[in-house]
Amino acid sequence: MKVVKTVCHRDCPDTCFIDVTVKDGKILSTRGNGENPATQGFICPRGIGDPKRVYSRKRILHPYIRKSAENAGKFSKATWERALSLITDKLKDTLERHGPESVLIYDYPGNQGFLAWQFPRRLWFALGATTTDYSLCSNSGHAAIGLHYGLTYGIQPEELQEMDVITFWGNNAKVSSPHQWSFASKARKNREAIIVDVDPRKSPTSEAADIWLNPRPGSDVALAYGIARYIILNRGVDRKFIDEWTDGYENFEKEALSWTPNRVEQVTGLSWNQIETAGDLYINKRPAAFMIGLGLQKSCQGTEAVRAISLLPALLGYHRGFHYSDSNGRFVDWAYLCGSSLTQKKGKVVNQVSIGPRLESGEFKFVFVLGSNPAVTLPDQTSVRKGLSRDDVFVVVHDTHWSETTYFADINLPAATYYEKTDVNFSDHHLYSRLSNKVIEPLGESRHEIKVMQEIASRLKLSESWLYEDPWQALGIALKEAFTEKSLADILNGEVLKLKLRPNNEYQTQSGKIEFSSSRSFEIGVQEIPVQTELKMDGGRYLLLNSSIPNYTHSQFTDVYGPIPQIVWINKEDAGKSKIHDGNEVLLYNELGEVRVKAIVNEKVSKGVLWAPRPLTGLEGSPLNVLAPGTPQIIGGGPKFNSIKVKIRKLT
Ligand SMILES: Nc1nc2c(c(=O)[nH]1)N[C@H]1C(S)=C(S)[C@@H](COP(=O)(O)OP(=O)(O)OC[C@H]3O[C@@H](n4cnc5c(=O)[nH]c(N)nc54)[C@H](O)[C@@H]3O)O[C@H]1N2
Ligand SMILES: Nc1nc2c(c(=O)[nH]1)N[C@H]1C(S)=C(S)[C@@H](COP(=O)(O)OP(=O)(O)OC[C@H]3O[C@@H](n4cnc5c(=O)[nH]c(N)nc54)[C@H](O)[C@@H]3O)O[C@H]1N2
Ligand code: SF4
Ligand SMILES: [Mo]
Repeated sequence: MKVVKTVCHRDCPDTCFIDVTVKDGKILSTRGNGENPATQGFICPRGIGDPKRVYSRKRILHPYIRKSAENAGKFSKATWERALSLITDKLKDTLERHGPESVLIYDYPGNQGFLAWQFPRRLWFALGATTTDYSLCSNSGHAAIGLHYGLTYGIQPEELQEMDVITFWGNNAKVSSPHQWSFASKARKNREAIIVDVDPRKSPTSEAADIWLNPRPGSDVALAYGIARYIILNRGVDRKFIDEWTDGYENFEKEALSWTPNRVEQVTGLSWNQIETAGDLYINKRPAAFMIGLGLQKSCQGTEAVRAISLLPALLGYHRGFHYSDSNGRFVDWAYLCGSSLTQKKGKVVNQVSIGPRLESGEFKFVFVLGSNPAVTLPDQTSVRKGLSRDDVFVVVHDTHWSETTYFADINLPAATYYEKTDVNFSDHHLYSRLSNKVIEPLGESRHEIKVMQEIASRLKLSESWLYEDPWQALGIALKEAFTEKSLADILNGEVLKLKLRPNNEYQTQSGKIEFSSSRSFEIGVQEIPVQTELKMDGGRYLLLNSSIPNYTHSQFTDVYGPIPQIVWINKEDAGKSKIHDGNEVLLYNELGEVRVKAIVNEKVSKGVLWAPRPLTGLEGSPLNVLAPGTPQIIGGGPKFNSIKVKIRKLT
């Protein structure tokens, strides 16, 4: 029996250090490792359940080729030789007949490893293929904070222990980042910090917070301005900080003062008393942290909300007194690692969120999917699935497991899981990194992503030497500046290194200051200061919120924990009106599609609001995302998953 040190590669801000117990080449169990001060030696149900996922019957263990054009989802086992030769023939033919733009690499962070995810992208950059802008998750929030701060890095997890007020805003951290939550609850225990949660539904984080503010969905700008008004009128503003570190404050102050108590109450549905309570906390209890959710920004008003909230700490005199995601405050040469800076070819970049109609129109003739399950997780599923089903689109999926997307493939390639390959990955939040060691040999015929991409490159007779560079050498170059001291060589020796982060009082804006009025806003056609847009609901429609739950990473872990609960929360009064009882089957529908789920009647959502776990597949087999429009946001091109408008009808 031995214990192997690895690091969780799931798409999760926590990036836990994990110790894996192995016997006779088989994983027995996993447990948290305390060498990482930020992840504190505990892991979540996904970290615990991962060995079951490694050995699950859903693993793809061999290459599979679709039996015939008519037979979607029916595959025959094939050799790697046959699969790769078909792929390269098809790729060559597509490049010749339709050009590199018709080749799409659709990759996403199913595995966050530098080597499993980024290095293999070199093949597609060498071909000049089309890539996506990765806008499905956090881009819009990055762009929103970027308007006022430059880059978006902020508070470090350990700093939460020294905070007196911690506000989770549209951020269900107790579920989505359990280690972040754990620091907040330590601050409450050790220094009586107050935890505030702002969420229109009563989430697990709201349940555990000291103060829960439940504004109407999408009314967060009004709430932030209301709080700002209270702080301004009650001498809470740090004038010295404003003068020294910020620019364009007057516009923001004028707008905040226009948010009278009456106006704030009308838009948010909260009482002014609640705003006074929050305002008093921020004025009197210091320091404060604003933890801005990625979930918050995924709506019609999301980016404006993120902008407004990010400016509250500046009002109070804190440098970057928020946390959103630190990924862009690091020193990693991504362009070198993924090869985009190594080629003259400038492939097309398309918006990920609105890719459905492009797929449907046949714009791409060859689609290579890596580390993602777009046939569930993208909005506008009807277009996405129609696109993937086209006879003239050749789809290759390289994944560890059978998924909704593998169903649409012409060829499925088996990938080794992160337990079966050595890699390095960085957290989006904490600063600690160590080597993620290979724990077991790849199961079946599963292969590393780099091996597959280099094999395709050599079969295509591509001559760029950087395609065949030793990946560890490339990683060493990409991470040359990444650590406070030492280098990748020390990581390879088993050390835990700390990442370098930009100074928290450095602002990458035109003025070099925090810009309350953004000097870049006109470039993208938005106002200089955050704007509360009108909340429009058509008669009879509900707003369907949806967010993550503990046992699943997006569509993953259904093989371990069963289907994502096929449920929707509905307010008691709304349910009464439609005679819906707890446990009734209901149909959620709009002009894009319909999904069947069971109703849970409660008072955790307000009237007019529904909530469902994401990204569930309904009782009749339709993904929730058939209901989600694929129109991107103006700022950052992100999705609007929390602005889904639906009707609901009782079925049984
Ligand atoms: N268990 C688990 N953890 C995960 C993931 C996972 O799949 N499973 N995925 C990871 C990833 S990729 C991401 S992006 C993060 C996301 O993690 P979070 O940022 O926490 O986002 P969500 O899980 O969507 O939860 C956001 C909360 O915002 C609320 N909300 C919705 N609309 C509004 C609004 O208009 N205003 C306000 N104030 N609140 C609103 C929702 O009710 C919900 O409770 O989680 C990461 N962690
Ligand atoms: N309704 C709704 N939909 C959403 C959201 C929402 O809030 N609401 N949020 C969006 C967000 S924030 C995100 S980040 C996206 C996530 O969207 P996706 O990235 O599509 O998420 P997953 O379902 O986790 O798919 C990851 C895939 O990678 C595979 N994988 C895991 N490890 C490896 C590996 O080592 N190698 C290879 N080759 N493959 C591997 C897994 O088996 C899985 O099929 O979903 C988005 N979709
Ligand atoms: S999914 Fe997140 S919290 Fe869970 S073990 Fe992995 S990194 Fe840790
Ligand atoms: Mo995400």
